[in-house]
Amino acid sequence: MKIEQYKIQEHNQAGMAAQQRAFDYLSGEIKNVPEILQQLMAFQVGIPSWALGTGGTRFGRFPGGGEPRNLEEKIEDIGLIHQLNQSSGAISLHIPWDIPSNPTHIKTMAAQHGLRFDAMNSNTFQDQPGQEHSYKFGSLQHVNKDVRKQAIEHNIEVIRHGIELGSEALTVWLSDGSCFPGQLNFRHAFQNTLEGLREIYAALPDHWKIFVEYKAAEPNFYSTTVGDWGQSLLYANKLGPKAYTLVDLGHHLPNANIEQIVSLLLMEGKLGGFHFNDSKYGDDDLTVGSIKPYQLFLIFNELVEGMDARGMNHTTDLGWMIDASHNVKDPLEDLLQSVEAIMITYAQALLVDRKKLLAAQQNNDVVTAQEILQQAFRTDVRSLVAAARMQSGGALNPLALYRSEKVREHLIRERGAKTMATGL
Ligand code: AOS
Ligand code: ZN
Ligand code: ZN
Repeated sequence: MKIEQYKIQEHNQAGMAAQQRAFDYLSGEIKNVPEILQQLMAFQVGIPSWALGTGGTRFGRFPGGGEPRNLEEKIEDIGLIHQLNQSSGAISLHIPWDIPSNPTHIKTMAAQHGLRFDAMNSNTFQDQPGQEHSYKFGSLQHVNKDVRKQAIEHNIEVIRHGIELGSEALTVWLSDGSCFPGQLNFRHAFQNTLEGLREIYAALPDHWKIFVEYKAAEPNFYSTTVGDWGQSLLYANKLGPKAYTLVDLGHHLPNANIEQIVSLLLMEGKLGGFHFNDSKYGDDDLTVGSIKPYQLFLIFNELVEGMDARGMNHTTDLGWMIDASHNVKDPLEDLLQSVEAIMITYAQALLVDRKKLLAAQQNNDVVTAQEILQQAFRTDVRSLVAAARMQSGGALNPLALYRSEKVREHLIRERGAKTMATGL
């Protein structure tokens, strides 16, 4: 489904007076408005194909209806999000959940919606029907060479699908690890994994990147073979220049200082990609910005500072993706909220007065340093984000328009009330 452009215009007109008041006020308060608008308009966040259906837990799943039944419908859903917010111009696919039967058609379709293909994801954490070897005891780390070989070949196949679609990165998240002490020889597990990653790395086209995603725990609860950023960075460094660490916000031990991790990975030129979500306990995969917005701001603050220090392009030099999955919201509404939270936080990070901050740091003026950061964090930039979105052709309030256009009702009529998107 697509919303007709005149409906977006009407919606924007209806809210324009209030928007203009807020925007004019803010424009008087901050510097560089045109430049910030440009940066916001360029910034795009990849939407994961697996976040379009209602996620579940091991205790149950409560599908909401109208979920995409195939890759085409997933592209349509993301196309709609992008039409509304103009900041979701990429899709991240998961193989085998999203095997494109006709890549040329899929590519054209994505292009029609203004979408490109972000990092491809492999899956060696589930056994697929008809699969020869089981991943019960791991994939690339496995003690049996045949299992490792199967996992390597799968990753190479994912690269092949990605090439057909014009993707330029592979994200490898391994659930490999152990559930009990003694189950695993840590060194052997690491070396097997490294060996496997090397073979996968060798299959990457020249301009491709591989992102090694780490995660502290789950589904293994004693050790994880790529368990933290240190281990991921070890792999990335040993693999070579096309290998990078991917930071998923939910994959740390409680209270980890993620902004510091991000800063140092950037310094090393080894931060490759990002999975945004939010959490209170662990890998909760909740809506971005719903639990710890200040932490998100501090992370963005380091991202902007570190990328600028290295002369990196904010939009194209990192893989920005959402990784979400939960039980109770309309997934499309949730994604609209997540992207909005990211855009707001990015805008706030752009407001930080870096010269003043550096001066405060040099003078050990702790109070001023905190004031500078919180001044930016407490600025209401919503009218700025909305202005950028409308300038790109999007809606003043994507969520409100999504509701007033009754998109979900429409999708349920079209696809049925009992749908189950492929994925988690
Ligand atoms: C798992 O916890 C990770 O966040 C991965 O990024 C995973 O591939 C994704 O959640 C889809 O399964
Ligand atoms: Zn992730
Ligand atoms: Zn995760």
